[in-house]
Amino acid sequence: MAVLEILEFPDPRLRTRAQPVTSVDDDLRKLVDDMFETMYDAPGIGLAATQVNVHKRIIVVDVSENRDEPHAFINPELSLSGEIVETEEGCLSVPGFYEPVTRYEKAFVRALNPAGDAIELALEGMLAICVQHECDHLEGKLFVDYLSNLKRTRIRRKLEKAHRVRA
Ligand code: GNR
Ligand code: NI
Repeated sequence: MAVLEILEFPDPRLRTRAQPVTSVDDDLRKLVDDMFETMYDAPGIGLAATQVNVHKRIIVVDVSENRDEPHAFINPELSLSGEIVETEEGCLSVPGFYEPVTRYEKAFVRALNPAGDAIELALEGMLAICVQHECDHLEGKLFVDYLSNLKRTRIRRKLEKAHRVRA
């Protein structure tokens, strides 16, 4: 297992649209394990392969208090429903910034699991929010895209400055 490096906004690689997984094999299961280790280490409640510079349609999530309810979704397809709800979102690729974002309160996900089986799951609460956030990553979309241009520009400038200091 390995903790992978997480790309940070405004890295252009975060804008890549991920490709469907064509074979659920041992290499893919190793990547899923590394994504879980990276998410738990960060720590975060979700991670998309895009964030570790792998442009395949894979997400992992665990919104449980005890960090013991892992879900991995390969080639996820979402159906959204319910009310529109506002949540303070953050992102491991936008470290230190939290802003309100509106999403659907419920989602139904169809995907493959790491065994290669087709699965379906009804999602609500933070799990529904987080899976929508992760599926956006697979489209090259970030939560800051829902904010005003002014807020997004401020966040970009602060992170660019932090990256210069670190480099
Ligand atoms: O750790 C995370 N917290 C979070 C909080 C509110 C809404 C979405 C998230 S996902 C984020 C981890 C991450 O960046 N996943 O892509
Ligand atoms: Ni994120």
